[in-house]
Amino acid sequence: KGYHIAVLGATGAVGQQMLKTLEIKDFPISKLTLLSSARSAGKKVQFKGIEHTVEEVNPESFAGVDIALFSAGGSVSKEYAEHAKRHGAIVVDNTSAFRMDKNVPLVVPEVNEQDLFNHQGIIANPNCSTIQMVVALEPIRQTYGLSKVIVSTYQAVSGSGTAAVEELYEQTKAIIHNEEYTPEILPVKGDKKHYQIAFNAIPQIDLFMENGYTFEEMKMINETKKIMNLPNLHVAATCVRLPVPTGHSESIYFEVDKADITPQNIKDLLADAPGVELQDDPLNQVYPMPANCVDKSEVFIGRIRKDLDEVRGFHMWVVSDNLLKGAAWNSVQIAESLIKLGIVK
Ligand code: A2P
Ligand code: 11C
Repeated sequence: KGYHIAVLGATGAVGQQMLKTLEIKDFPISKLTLLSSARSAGKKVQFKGIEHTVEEVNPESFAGVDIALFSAGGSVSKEYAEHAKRHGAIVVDNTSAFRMDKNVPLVVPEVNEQDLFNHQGIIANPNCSTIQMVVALEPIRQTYGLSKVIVSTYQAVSGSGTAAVEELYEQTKAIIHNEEYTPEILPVKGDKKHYQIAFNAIPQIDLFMENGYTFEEMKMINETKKIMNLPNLHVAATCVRLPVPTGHSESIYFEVDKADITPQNIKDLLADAPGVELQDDPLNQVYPMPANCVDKSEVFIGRIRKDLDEVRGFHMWVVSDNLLKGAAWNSVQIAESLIKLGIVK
């Protein structure tokens, strides 16, 4: 049996990866509807060797759709989610529009797949930097408990969309050739100032809030508590953009509840954890790097070591393809879970 799948934002950085992932994972599809804005309507896209035409989304685009994968920005999700629901589709939304809504499950299948049973037509896919962190933390929480997390991120520009990746390449070329280049997108398209990303590090992802944190940092804090169902977990985040095209990296400090846990205990646990690949052999210079994680679905973990002062404290380095496990693969995985659990018949 196949399912009618719609992809809204099919021409975007994440949408393109969604199509690639549906193809690679051989997702059972009977019909594929590709949706975008008027800008890309009429564009031809190949899927499994067959040409599909991208259509401009409208309220009736979701007739007959079983699962709609949304990745066209929060305001587009807010506009079209109800129309998709009205047509009986289940929406898997990759934007921040509904993530903190208490009626919307926020799901990473390795962590809280069972929350899918509580859906009311919309399921939210978390922020990319949150997803890779909770995949790494959940096995630790299950076995040793978890009380505190402090994360610093080193995020790729593709998190800001295809136009930001273009800006990184064009700016890098311009600087190398001593040419003028005016930054126009990063750190945030909608903010007042724009800064050079090539050969730089920008400690701003998304807009700032009154409390001094950015929205990206608050997403990591709030989404982690919701996904792991740990409202009292202490979480702090600092999110930084680097001139890396794809692959987010994170330095994570965490404290467990149990005493006398060794780094080897944590490594043994993560070596068998779902969705994880351990790359931790510092003496042989084995550790994860973004350049090596592109196009892979796993969350890569290394540099696991004990804090030198806090007996329950550890550090680790976590890397994943932000467009795959961070977005497209997690969304497709949610769609697979919906079928596996019998939620979509
Ligand atoms: P389009 O190609 O027509 O602009 P990215 O994150 O890489 O910038 O991609 C954003 C995706 O969301 C694209 O597929 C884009 O389509 C789509 N999109 C943006 N705005 C809208 C809109 N108002 N309605 C439908 N799709 C939209
Ligand atoms: C980034 N994490 O790297 C952002 C992109 O809430 O889904 C994903 C934004 C989101 O810029």
